[in-house]
Amino acid sequence: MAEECCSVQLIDGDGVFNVGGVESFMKTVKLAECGLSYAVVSIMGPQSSGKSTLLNHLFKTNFREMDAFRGRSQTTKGIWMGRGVNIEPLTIVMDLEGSDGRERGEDDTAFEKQSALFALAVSDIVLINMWCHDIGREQAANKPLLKTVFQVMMRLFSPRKTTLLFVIRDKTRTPLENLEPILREDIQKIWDGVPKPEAHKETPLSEFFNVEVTALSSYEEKEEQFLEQVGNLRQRFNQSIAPGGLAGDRRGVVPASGFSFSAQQIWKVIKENKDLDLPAHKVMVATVRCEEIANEKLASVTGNEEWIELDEAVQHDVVPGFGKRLTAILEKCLSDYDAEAFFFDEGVRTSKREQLESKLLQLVNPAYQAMLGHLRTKTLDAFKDSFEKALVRGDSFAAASRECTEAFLAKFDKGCEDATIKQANWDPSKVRDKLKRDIEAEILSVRTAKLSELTEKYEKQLDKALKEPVEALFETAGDDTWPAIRKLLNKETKVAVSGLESDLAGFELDQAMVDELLSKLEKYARSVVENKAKEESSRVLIRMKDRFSTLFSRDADSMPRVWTGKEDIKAITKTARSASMKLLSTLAAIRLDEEKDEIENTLALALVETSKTGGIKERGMDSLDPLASSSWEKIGNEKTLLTPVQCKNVWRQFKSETEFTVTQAISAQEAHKRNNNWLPPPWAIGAMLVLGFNEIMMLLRNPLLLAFIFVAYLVGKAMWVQLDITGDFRHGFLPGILSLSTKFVPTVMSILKKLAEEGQRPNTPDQQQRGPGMDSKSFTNGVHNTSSSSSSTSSNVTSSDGAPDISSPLKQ
Ligand SMILES: Nc1nc2c(ncn2[C@@H]2O[C@H](COP(=O)(O)OP(=O)(O)O)[C@@H](O)[C@H]2O)c(=O)[nH]1
Ligand SMILES: [Mg+2]
Repeated sequence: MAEECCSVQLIDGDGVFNVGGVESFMKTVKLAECGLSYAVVSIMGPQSSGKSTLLNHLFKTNFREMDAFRGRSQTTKGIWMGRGVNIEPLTIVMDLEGSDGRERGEDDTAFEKQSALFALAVSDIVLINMWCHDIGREQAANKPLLKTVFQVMMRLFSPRKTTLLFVIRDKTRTPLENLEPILREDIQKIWDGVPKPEAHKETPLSEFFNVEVTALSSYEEKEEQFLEQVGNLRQRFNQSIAPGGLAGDRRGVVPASGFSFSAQQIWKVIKENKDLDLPAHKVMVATVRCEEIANEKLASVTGNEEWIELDEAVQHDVVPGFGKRLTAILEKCLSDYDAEAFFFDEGVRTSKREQLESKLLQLVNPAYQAMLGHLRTKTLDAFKDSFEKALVRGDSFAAASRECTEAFLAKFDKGCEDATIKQANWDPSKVRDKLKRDIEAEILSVRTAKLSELTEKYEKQLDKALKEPVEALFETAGDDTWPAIRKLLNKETKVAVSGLESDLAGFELDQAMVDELLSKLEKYARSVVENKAKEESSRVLIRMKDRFSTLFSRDADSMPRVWTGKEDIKAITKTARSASMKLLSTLAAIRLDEEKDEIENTLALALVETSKTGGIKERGMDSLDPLASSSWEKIGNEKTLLTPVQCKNVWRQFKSETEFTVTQAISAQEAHKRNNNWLPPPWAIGAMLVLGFNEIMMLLRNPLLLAFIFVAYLVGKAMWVQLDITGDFRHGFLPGILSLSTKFVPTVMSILKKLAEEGQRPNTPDQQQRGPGMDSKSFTNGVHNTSSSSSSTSSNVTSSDGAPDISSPLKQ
């Protein structure tokens, strides 16, 4: 394979560093891949001393040489660089502008000095070209050059030994063995003459330089010999960096990839005329290069398609194998860095690697957090689902919550393990704690819901078991109402509480909470009864009135009472009122606890028995009304349904609204009495029987007389009815007499006429017909009158006359 030397100008005549040229040179010769396996050779020597010619023959380069026919003039400007063709390892060859100052003049020595320093700083081997005839000469052309080299060497602080290979040109017949000692003596003299810093006063030359000497025949005159000798010399550049080779000392070598930067920096420092601290420079180069490499690697991850895809995917969902995939990406990046930064200073390399690693982790941390976030939410969702299913399946609450929590925390842990990135020791415990808290909150909220569901269930049960029965008990309120309610409440509360208690067992609640729930339920049961009592107490007046009218208007067999006059209305009223009072007393306070109270007595004393005792006030025992208070004795406010004052008001209203019923009953009784008191008092009947005994006997003995009296009675009765005597006398005695006197004769006539007609006609079909006017008369005051039997007798008589044409005008 034909290799090219790829020569390029490194630094031009004006001292400008050709960055682009060097970069492209490095790329072409693949310098960066060489690591430490490369060598740098440069040449110094007087102007036009055949340096370029030598390099071109030695390394098959193509540096420009001076045309032999144009005479000696400068050909190489600045510093040129090329690759030694077919030499292993890669050898960078530098051709320096001549350094005897013949053309540039004194002012330009600065540049020569600078380029000499540069060559020394970057080279492993420096060829020093010199004429054979200059050896041992006081005014040798290369003397100032050597002086310069040695002087700048002091400022390099170089830890490595540079090989100085003196190439003696145009050697004479004097053998090299004789020339070399003279040359070395010259060199030593120059070294001794160089002013040295205190630290290096006694340092021998060999500490800094490895001096080698070789001689070549004249290229112009003995070309064949020259070529042969150059060929031999070339051999020494093969494997020059191997131990014992020409460039044996490799201590200060900058890794190949840092060559360009390093050279630039060295040139910059030299140009600024600062001290060139090579070890520091090496660290600096390492720092810059390692940083460059790290950035390059970081960028390679940022642009890595797998990473982009992974990052994208983890934004939406859990990515299986996240940790492994990301670990591999990071591992590749770091190992690439290691490979490239391998030859740089270890301290720098490691610290830059750490930086790279932390930058990488910083880059991927959001993805990791997102992954954990998804893991957390997914686990929580799965937990909710599974927990609900376990509860539906009928697992006990506590067991289900425990098992599900454990199972899903373990699942989360496994997920975290899967997401773990080997390079990072990120602790997922914060997220785990959050998950745990979320799970606990979920359990708590489910538990609260379940508990309230349970409580509600038993509350409904209590509602059903208490509301209607209690209402029914209040309807028949009496002495045993509250005991019965208490009994019912106790029984139902016990049933509900034991039910709830057994349902709560699965929750494994602490005893205090269980107690609280149970006592809440108990309280609820009480409140149901209390509310019912309140409701009933608000209707107390209606209830009292109902009870009163039931007891008043119905007898013991609950048949409607008929006020015949025999009834003791006062007693009945009293009984009915006391019963109503009892109802009032029952509904005056809540008595769920077995405590004695004086409400009934107080009410009885104040309301029912006032008349009997003649009133408390009158007795002068206490001038205060016992009901003039807003609270009962021994009864708390919360238990009071009706205060004494309210009771008093209710009673007053009750009394006034029932008064009418009583009055009505009394008047009905009186009316009844009036209608039925036609018989004389029993003593009169007795007297009549005793006094009229003989008359009665006479009557009985004379049947004709008896018959006459009977007929006379019938006629009299008929006339009574027909003439409506009671109706006529309603307006006063005198108008009654007048009215009767006018009606008397026609009536008698009509009766007699009728009787005669009856005598002629044996039977009439309408004998049973009743006058509608008579029917209505048999009821008075709305009370069914027992006189109906007698009136029906009379109606029979009146109806039998069948003469409404007569009765109606008479009525009017
Ligand atoms: N006497 C002598 N002249 C040489 C030798 N090698 C090259 N030259 C001549 O010296 C002149 C300058 O050569 P060049 O390589 O350009 O020298 P540079 O300026 O040091 O690079 C040319 O004309 C060469 O032919 C040599 O070995 N002996
Ligand atoms: Mg040249």
